Amino acid sequence: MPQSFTPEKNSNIVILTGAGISQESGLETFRDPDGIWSKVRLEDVATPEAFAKNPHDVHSFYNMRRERHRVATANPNHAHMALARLEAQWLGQVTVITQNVDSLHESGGTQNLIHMHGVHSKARCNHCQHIVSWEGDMSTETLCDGCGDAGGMRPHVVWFGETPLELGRIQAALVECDLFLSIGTSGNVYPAAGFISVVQKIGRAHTVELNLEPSLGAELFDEGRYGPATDVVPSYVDELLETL
Ligand code: BV8
Repeated sequence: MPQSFTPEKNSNIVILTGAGISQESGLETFRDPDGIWSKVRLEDVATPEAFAKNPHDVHSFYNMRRERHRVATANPNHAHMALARLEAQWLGQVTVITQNVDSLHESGGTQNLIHMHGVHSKARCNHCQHIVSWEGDMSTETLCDGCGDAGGMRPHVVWFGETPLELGRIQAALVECDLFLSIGTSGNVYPAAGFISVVQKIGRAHTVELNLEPSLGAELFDEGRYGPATDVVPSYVDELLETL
């Protein structure tokens, strides 16, 4: 396994991020010992079936997370800011694909960003598909300002069993990728966890995992850098920028 790699100056970089990149900004991850799924079952709060069966519990879950996210949003960490620095200074294309529904990449300065699992900051009506920016709590009484109905408003996030967003744009980025980075994700959730296999099969990119600990897919990467994202990500970005 090659230990380091110097990409061409105008090469394309694709970066997949997960909950681990936001952990040092104060947001809980999902599968760490004290993570979100240790307190509530995803089947009860993050599937369309759960929303149909018990919308009150789902709204309470997302109202709580939206409030936590609101507090954290002003606090992108050095990992988020290092990725924005890379995008600003790199000569090739830098694309961030995040599984996260928080807005920390935006507040950290990233521009070319794909939220494949949606965002806390938007709501969608199940009845008319109208999408609106959203900040406060939501309930079954919330009225849609598109169709005027109550009972259909839901978080604009992708639940388990739903199709992730912007898969065409993601596929196009993976095909053109020369350097694939995976940051702060455990490799549990598909199709995101399968992107490393897509990139390896294409055979064009050097691949690096930057994580607190090896993920489920660690063996598939050419390189691994392990430690807190606010350490390993800025130092890796500095290494890349020093090649310019
Ligand atoms: C799909 C939004 C078809 C909501 C999320 C049966 C029925 C139906 C589907 C399936 C099924 N079996 C499997 C599936 C597929 C399913 C799936 O993968 N299930 C898993 C549980 C097995 N996937 C789906 O349903 C997806 N849709 O498959 O549709 C399809 C497919 C392709 C093409 C067309 C159609 C939809 C999945 C999306 C679900 N929504 N989030 C919300 O946020 O509430 S997923 C949720 O998990 C978040 O997005 C989260 O980001 C994501 C992944 O978790 P991670 O980000 O990796 O977080 P985790 O806690 O696991 O790991 C954190 C990592 O960070 C750890 O490694 C840790 O060590 C590290 N870390 C911690 N601290 C730090 C750190 N690293 C660095 N620094 C630190 N400080």
